[in-house]
Amino acid sequence: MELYHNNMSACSQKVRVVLAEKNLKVVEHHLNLGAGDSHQPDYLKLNPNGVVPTLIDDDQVIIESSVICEYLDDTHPEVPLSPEDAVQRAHMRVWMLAPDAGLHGWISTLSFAIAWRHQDRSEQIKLWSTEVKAARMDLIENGLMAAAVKPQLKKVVQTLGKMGKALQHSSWLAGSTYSLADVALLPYVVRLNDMQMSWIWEESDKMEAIADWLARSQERSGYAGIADYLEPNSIEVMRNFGLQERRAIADLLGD
Ligand SMILES: N[C@@H](CCC(=O)N[C@@H](CS)C(=O)NCC(=O)O)C(=O)O
Repeated sequence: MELYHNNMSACSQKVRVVLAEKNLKVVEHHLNLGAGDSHQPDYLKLNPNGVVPTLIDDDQVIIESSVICEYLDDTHPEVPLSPEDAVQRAHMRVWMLAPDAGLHGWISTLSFAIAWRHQDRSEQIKLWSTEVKAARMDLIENGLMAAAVKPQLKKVVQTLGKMGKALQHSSWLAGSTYSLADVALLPYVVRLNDMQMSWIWEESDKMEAIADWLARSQERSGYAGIADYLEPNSIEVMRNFGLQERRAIADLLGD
C-alpha cells in the first residue's frame, strides 16, 4: 500500500492512527501542502479534490480519510476498530461524520487565528481560491478578532460537550471498545491540546472525561501515527501563541 499524506494534517493523522493500530506498513509520500504539492497535475489524477490523504492499494485509489479508515478496517479486520454491535457501529459512523460536518473547518479556523498566522504562508496563499483567501486573510490579519472565530469556537465547544456526554457513559465514544469514532476525533482534540486549550474540558465537570480519554488514546500504539510525525516548529508556534491567547479565548467563550 502507498499513502500520500502530510505530517501535520488531521485527515492524514486519522489514517496513520488506523495503520499504526493495525501495525500496517505503507510506502509514504509526504506532500508539502504549503508548496502546493497536492495541486500538482499528477496528484490531482489520484485525488481530484487536491487534498491529502490518498491511499493506493493494489492499484486501487481510495480517497477521503473516513472512507480510507473504514476501508482499512474492512480489509484488515485482525485488529478490529469497529464495534460488533450494530447500534454502536451506527454511533461510530455518526462520530465519523463530525469532521466533514464542520469540525475540520472550525479547527482550521482556530489554528489559523491562533498559530498559523505567525508562520510564513506566502507561497500557500497563492494557491487559495478567492473565497478561501478572503476568509483566511481575515484570520491572518485579525487573529481571534476575525468574524468567523467566535461562532466557530462555540461550535467546537459544543462538539466537546457531546464528547464529554458520551464519555460519561462509556470508556470510548461508541461504546466499550476503541473504534474509528475515537480515531476520527483524536487529531482535533490533540490540536486543541497543542494550542493549550485543554483547560476548556479540564475545567468543566461536563467535559472533564475528555482528559482521561485523551490520555488513554495517547497510550495506545496507534498514537504513533500522530506523535511520530509532529513538526517541532509547528508545535512550538501552537504552544507559544496558544498560551498567549488563553485569556482572549476565555473572553470569547464568556460572551
Ligand atoms: N474530507 C477530506 C478532507 C481532506 C483535507 O481537507 N485535507 C487537507 C489537510 S487535513 C488538505 O489536504 N489541504 C490542502 C489544501 O486544501 O490545499 C478527507 O477527510 O480526506
